[in-house]
Amino acid sequence: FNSDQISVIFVLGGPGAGKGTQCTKLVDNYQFVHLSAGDLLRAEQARDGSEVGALIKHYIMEGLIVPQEITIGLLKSAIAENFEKYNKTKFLIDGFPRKMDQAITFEEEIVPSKFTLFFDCSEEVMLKRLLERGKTSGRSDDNIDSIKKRFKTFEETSMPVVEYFESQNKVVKVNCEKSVDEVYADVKKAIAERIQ
Ligand code: UP5
Ligand code: MG
Repeated sequence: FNSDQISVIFVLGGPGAGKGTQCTKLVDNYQFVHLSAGDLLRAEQARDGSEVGALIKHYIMEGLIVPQEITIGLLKSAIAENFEKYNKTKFLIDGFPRKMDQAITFEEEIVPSKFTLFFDCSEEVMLKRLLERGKTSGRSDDNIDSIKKRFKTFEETSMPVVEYFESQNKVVKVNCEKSVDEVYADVKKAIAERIQ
């Protein structure tokens, strides 16, 4: 695929803000393909005996950002597959880019994003959601130690990416502390003009 054949919206927000939940709702209503960078990394990690798998496992547990080559490679393959097999052209990329190098490489080598949908949420609310989910999620990073590390990485490493896109007027910010349906109503309103 070429960069002029596809469009990409980044979906960012802290750990547990509700990125995945809202992307699922957007897919039900619009023609998007939802690609979660975290889900792609977890699937790659689960593949037997892969050396990369062990590396990913470590980064996720420590709340660190996996080297960009790995994540961008997985995203690129997923976009290519959806484009070639299913003629899909509109992508929601959830939980990426969360470090400046990834943002720059992706926009230079794959496609510039249309905009970033950013979910604003306090740590207090995110912590509560993650601890609740952790009771059943089986995610290796839904424990208090990993959650604290994820919050720190989000503030120090990922917020600068949001600020970078904000400086280009490419951020649509939605508060994510209300109920799922109320947040979704706000999302629809906020993106209405920008997805024409
Ligand atoms: N919930 C959601 N919305 C709610 C609402 N409005 N009211 C009440 N409850 C709500 O939601 C989290 C929980 O909250 C769920 O139980 C949900 O029902 C409830 P979810 O939609 O899952 O939130 P999300 O923002 O997707 O949370 P997630 O935990 O997936 O965010 P992270 O950003 O931490 O996780 P991700 O999978 O993106 O990344 C995991 C790790 O992978 C990273 O820490 C990093 O180590 C690695 N990674 C990279 O290295 N590079 C990448 O590019 C991406 C990831
Ligand atoms: Mg998620």
